[in-house]
Amino acid sequence: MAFELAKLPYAYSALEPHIDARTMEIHHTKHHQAYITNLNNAIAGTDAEKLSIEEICKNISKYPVAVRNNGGGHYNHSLFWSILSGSPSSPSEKLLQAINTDLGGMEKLKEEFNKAAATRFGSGWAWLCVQDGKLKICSTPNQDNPLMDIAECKATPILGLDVWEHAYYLHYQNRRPDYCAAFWNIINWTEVSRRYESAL
Ligand code: MN3
Repeated sequence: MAFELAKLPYAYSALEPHIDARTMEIHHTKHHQAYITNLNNAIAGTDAEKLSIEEICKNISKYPVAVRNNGGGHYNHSLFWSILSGSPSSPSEKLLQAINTDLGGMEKLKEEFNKAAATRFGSGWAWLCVQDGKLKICSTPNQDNPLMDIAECKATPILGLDVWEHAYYLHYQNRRPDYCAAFWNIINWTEVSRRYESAL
């Protein structure tokens, strides 16, 4: 079974003004689609065709670099679309408690996360993850992610922010920090809370 591009659960314009419709449409139909096409080509005729994208990521050191780049790209963007929403939501009680206990509160989470996003040199991702039952913030280069066995911060990601220029350049140009700040207005906390429960 080849991997396929899933439809977004909201309109391309749903995240405006924080992420514009044109950026969302290009990001989803061109960038994410390209990762999927290239991943399918890279695993064609191999046993990886029978695996989930999570299983591939967890054993990424066994695969060629094309699988790492495009498999990571597919996993990361699938997670990213799922944790965005144009409708307001709040973290579950349990997640909020963990944010307070493990990270020192919501303001501290935003500060540390935005710092990880802003200081990731070049292209990559910032993450909120669960590691040994605790919340942790980290970042990865390119299309790597914390699920990968080669990751510096091995963990289960529950929230991720794409800081490749293609994710924000049309609207924000070089202002990555403004894009990172706007991100907090469009988080689907219901989905992040669900991922937190499932990671524990
Ligand atoms: Mn992207």
